[in-house]
Amino acid sequence: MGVDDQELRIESPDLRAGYVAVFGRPNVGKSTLVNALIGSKVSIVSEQPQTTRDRVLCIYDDDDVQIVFLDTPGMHRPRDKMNDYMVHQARRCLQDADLSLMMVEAQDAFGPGDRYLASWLKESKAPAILIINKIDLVSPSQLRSLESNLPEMDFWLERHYISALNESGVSDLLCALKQRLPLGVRFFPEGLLTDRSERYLVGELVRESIFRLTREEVPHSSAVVVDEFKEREDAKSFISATVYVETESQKGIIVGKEGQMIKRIGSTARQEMERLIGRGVYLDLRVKVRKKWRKNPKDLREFGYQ
Ligand SMILES: Nc1nc2c(ncn2[C@@H]2O[C@H](COP(=O)(O)OP(=O)(O)OP(=O)(O)O)[C@@H](O)[C@H]2O)c(=O)[nH]1
Ligand SMILES: [Mg+2]
Repeated sequence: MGVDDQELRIESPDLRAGYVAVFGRPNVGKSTLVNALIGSKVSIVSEQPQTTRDRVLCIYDDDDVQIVFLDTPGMHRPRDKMNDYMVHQARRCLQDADLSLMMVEAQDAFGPGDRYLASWLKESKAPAILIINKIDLVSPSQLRSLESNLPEMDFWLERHYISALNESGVSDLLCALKQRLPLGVRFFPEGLLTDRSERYLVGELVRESIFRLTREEVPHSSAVVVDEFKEREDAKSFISATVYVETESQKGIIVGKEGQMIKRIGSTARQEMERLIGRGVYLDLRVKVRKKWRKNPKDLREFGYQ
């Protein structure tokens, strides 16, 4: 394309741009909210805690603003190197953020985990907004009693009551965020949803399927490595990936009776991949055991957690 053909875009002098990090205990709905805010599913979601393991950058754009959301792993007490990595990923987002959102669940707010997180944010003196999520799960009177029992915290810039799942309160929150960001220029080209590669995102979709279809230690003991991602002309994209688990019995669960479970995991993940990349996908999955990988820094690095 020649220069004459390129559309020259003059940005508004009132453009606002900034980073907004989302913090909270595991499972409070951070990834659901970030996906709702950007209007696309980028970050994986499941009903089990500790689904998100990395900082996931998700971008919202319109004519007047670019908001770079940082979805973070849920804050928890680390038990192994994998947990250490997750908590470190979350913590380091604070230094990049112009604004922090702390999310709690309406039905279970301000136990010790939430209080710890609030005091961490308060100490950092970062500008912060409190988000009370899952209001669809509580009655109006429960909400009133939560409101009156909120700990004395005068450092919140605002409080928002939302349901990330039903998207209620999400557009009001977005408006509020836009106004709080500084004037500036876009950090990323307009229209980009994330800085993560498709290769990374399809691996995450396999992990999401495992989190949705298996229980207890199995999803937490699983890591996914995408071995091959080939786009083919006039044919489906070819993706092959390996699921690593820690024990033979976990491998047995992932494979399932007569291979039924790995088939379900593959077919759920494949449908999500096709939605994401907008093309047909042929997905080849295998399962291997890597003993105690969550405790081994070398294995963590090999699986992309570095
Ligand atoms: N009822 C209800 N469920 C919600 C809401 N928001 C999220 N959820 C559910 O809560 C569960 C956890 O959501 P996630 O978005 O994965 O939570 P998270 O905070 O990112 O979790 P981690 O990544 O594990 O820290 C999922 O089953 C969501 O569907 C909500 O507003 N109402
Ligand atoms: Mg998450």
